[in-house]
Amino acid sequence: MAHAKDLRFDSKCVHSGISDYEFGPVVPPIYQTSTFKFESAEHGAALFKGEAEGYIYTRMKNPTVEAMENAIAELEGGHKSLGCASGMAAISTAFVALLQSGDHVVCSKSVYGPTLTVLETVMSKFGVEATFVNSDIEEEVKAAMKPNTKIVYIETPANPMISISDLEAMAEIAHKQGALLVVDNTFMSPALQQPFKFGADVVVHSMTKYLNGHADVVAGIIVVKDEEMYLKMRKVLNQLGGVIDPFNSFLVHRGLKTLDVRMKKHTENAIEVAEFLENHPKVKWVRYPGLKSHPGYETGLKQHTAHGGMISFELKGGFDAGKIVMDSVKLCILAVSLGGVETLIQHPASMTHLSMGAAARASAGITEGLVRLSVGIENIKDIIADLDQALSTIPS
Ligand code: LCS
Repeated sequence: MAHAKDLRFDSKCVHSGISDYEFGPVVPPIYQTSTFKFESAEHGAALFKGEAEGYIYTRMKNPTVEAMENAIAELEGGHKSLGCASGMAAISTAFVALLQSGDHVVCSKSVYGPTLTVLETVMSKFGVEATFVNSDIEEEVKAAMKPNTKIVYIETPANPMISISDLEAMAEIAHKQGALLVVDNTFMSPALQQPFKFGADVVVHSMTKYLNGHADVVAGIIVVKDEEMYLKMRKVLNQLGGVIDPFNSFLVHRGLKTLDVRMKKHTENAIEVAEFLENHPKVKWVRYPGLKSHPGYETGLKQHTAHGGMISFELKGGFDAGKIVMDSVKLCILAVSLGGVETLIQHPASMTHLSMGAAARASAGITEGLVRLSVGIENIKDIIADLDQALSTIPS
C-alpha cells in the first residue's frame, strides 16, 4: 500500500497511523496494558536510557496511542503529536511546557471559557501574565505584544462567537516578537483548516469534538512541528500525566476514518441552517463563517476550505426567547459540547462560558441571548423542521 504521506486527504483519513501488527488486523489492536515486560534487566535499562526502541509504561508510550498520534500528526501536517486526556489537558500541558514565570501571553477574548480561566487563575499563580484581545482585529494583537510575550494563542473560528482571526497575520505578529503562535483548531479540524500551513507553531484540539466525532470520548491532542518541541512537550506531558488511554485512542482513530466525509456533511447542513436562521423573522443575527454577513468571511476564505458546522445566533427576544427555543427542540439535543454527528444546541452565557464571568463575556461580545448550534449530519429537512417548530413557540 502507498505510504499515507503520498495520499490525498480523504484517503489519509482512512490509512494514516496504520502499520503492521501481529496476526494482520487492519486496525490497530487495543493494547490495554499499563506496563510492558522487559526481555531482561539489560533490556529494561536500555529502554530507560533510550538506547533501545520499545515500550515501558503506558503513561510514557503505548502502541495504540502512538498509532492515533501518528495519524493526527499526518492529517495536520505536523511533525508529531501527543495524545492527552482532554482538550483542557492538551492546552494546559502546552502552557506549562512553553511558559515560565515572567512570561506573557496574548490570548483571544473569544476562546473556550476554561482556556481563558486557566490563564487567568492557574498560570497567573506561577507568574505568567495574560492580555486578552479581539484577535480578529490585528491592531489589538500588535498593541498587546510585549518584549516578554512568548505565546499568541487563538481559536479560529472561536468559541462561541465564531469570530475569525487571520492565521498568517497572527503568525507574523507573533514571530516578529520571537513568540509562538498556538492555534486551537477544534472548530475546523484538519479536514477544513491546517494552521501549520499559515505559520502556526503548535496546534491543539479538543478531540472530544470533530476528530472523534461521535460524542463518546473526552480527549485532546497537541501537534508540534519539530522534534525539539516534541521532546519538550513529551517530557512535561509524561511528568504531569494528563495522557489519553488506549481505548479512547482507539475510538478517536476509528472516528478519524470518516472525518472528511463528516466535515463535508456538517458544512453542507450548516450552510442551509445558517441561511434559514438568517431569514427567520424571530432571529436578530447569525454568525456563521459561510455567510457573507460574517465580518471574517473574506479572511475565512483564505484559510479554511469549507465553513464547518458551528453557528451562533441571537434571537430578537433575547435570553427568554433562547430559553423557549432550547426547551422546545425535539431533534436537536440540549447539551454542551460540539462536533458530534448529532445536532446540539446550548446557551454559552449560562453553560460553556459561565466560568469567564459576565464582564469577560461582555467584552468578548458573548451576549446573554446568544445560542450556539453544532449542526449534525442528520437529514437537513429534519433539522430545519425542528428549529422551525421550536422558533414558532416564541410568542410574537
Ligand atoms: N477548545 C475548544 C475550542 C473547545 O470547544 C473545548 C471544549 C476545549 C478546547 C476543551 O476540550 P475538552 O477538555 O472538553 O475536551 N468545548 C466545549 C464546549 O463548547 N462545550 O462543552 C465543551
